[in-house]
Amino acid sequence: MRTKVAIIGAGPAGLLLGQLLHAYGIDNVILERQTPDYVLGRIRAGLLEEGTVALLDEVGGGARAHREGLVHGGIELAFAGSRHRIDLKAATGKTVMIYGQTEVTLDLMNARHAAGLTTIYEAADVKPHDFDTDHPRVTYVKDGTSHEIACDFIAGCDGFHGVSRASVKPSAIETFERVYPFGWLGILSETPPVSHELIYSNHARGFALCTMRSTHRSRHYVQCSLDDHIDQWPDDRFWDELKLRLDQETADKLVTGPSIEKSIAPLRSFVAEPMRFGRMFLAGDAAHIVPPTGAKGLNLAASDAYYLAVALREYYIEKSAAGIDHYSEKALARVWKAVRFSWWMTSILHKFPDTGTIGARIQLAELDYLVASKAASASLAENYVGLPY
Ligand code: FAS
Ligand code: PHB
Repeated sequence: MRTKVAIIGAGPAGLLLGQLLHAYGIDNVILERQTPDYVLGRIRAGLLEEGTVALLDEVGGGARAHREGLVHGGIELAFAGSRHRIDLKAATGKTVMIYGQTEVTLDLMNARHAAGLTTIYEAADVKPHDFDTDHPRVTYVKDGTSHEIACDFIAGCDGFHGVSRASVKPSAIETFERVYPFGWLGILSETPPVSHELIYSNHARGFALCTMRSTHRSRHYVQCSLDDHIDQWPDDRFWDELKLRLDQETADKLVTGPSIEKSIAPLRSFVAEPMRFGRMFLAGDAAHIVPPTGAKGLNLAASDAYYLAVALREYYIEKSAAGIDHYSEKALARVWKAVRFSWWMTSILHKFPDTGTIGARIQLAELDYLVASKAASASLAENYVGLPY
């Protein structure tokens, strides 16, 4: 088989890149090691920036998001027993949309199927080869038979644990990492959201987040120890702990119910530089990871896909290599600002064992200043809604 761009990974980055390339008339094939149902079964992000929604529209995958997504003009920060609204719309003129990553992935899968494009699921032992030459290729095994795809470029959209970044020789890549001393325990429940907007809570017992997937399906998180296992968190314990970390009015309103999904995610900040290796490019979690506090992971995957698709369009249509030569620098400029914002949001909202009581007091002082200062809350708002592409 031959294609222009071989994409490894059918998560948001790979699927969106595939659709953008198709829209620009650039042939591509996606190789995914899991089944579609497995990919859709991963409960992850829930919040889209306007830029991400605009890209879904551009590739014909945005209609359901506009029908079912919840548009929010603000978020609330809860600390010291009360809640304070950050008016995103007033500060930036922009809003965010609550629409689960599962739905985004399904919409992109359907758009790809409707366009009759090739996605090879359950592709085993996928490997990128010769990306330092002008003749890169990707090999994989399907139903026990080995296959090879000759291509012009490889897009490594295979997430943090993928094969693409791992295939780069160590001397050609520099990584930056911060692992946080806690995780997020998240549950999904068929219960109405406790508030019509998101509530981020700083509490002496630890961070909590009340978010949602629809008007009847809620998503909640509590900060937990990295030693915790979901077996130690029966639903009742989760709901009791969440209530303890919320202001009384919110805790009293919280509707509890059986969890339909429960998982613990570790938190890390990670960036690999550069994001280009000859004829192989990295996009999304394959190149960077942010703690979900700033709701940036999925949205960075989208902006990487956009930058890479435009760069490849320039290569094929305008016969210019300027875009692909500039992709890594351009993508990393936005990535690092989101890494900084996600670290900052995490640092002011979570309980850090090593910063002691003075650390907790400094957090409260920063939150107090933040909600009282128009300039400070505008700064949070413009990062939260998403910096320009
Ligand atoms: P993905 O990891 O989504 O997709 C990579 C794809 O590549 C997968 O389908 C995988 O099966 C495939 N793959 C991997 N190795 C392969 C190989 N060798 N061959 C072929 N295919 C291969 N972000 C938020 O904004 N908010 C959140 O609340 C949030 N929660 C998260 C919770 C968890 C547990 C995790 C892991 C991430 C979370 N994220 C969150 C971040 C998440 O949404 C990512 O940013 C997003 O999935 C990035 O999309 P991709 O880059 O496409 O990577
Ligand atoms: C979610 O809805 O899962 C979500 C929203 C905002 C975040 C993190 C997770 O910051």
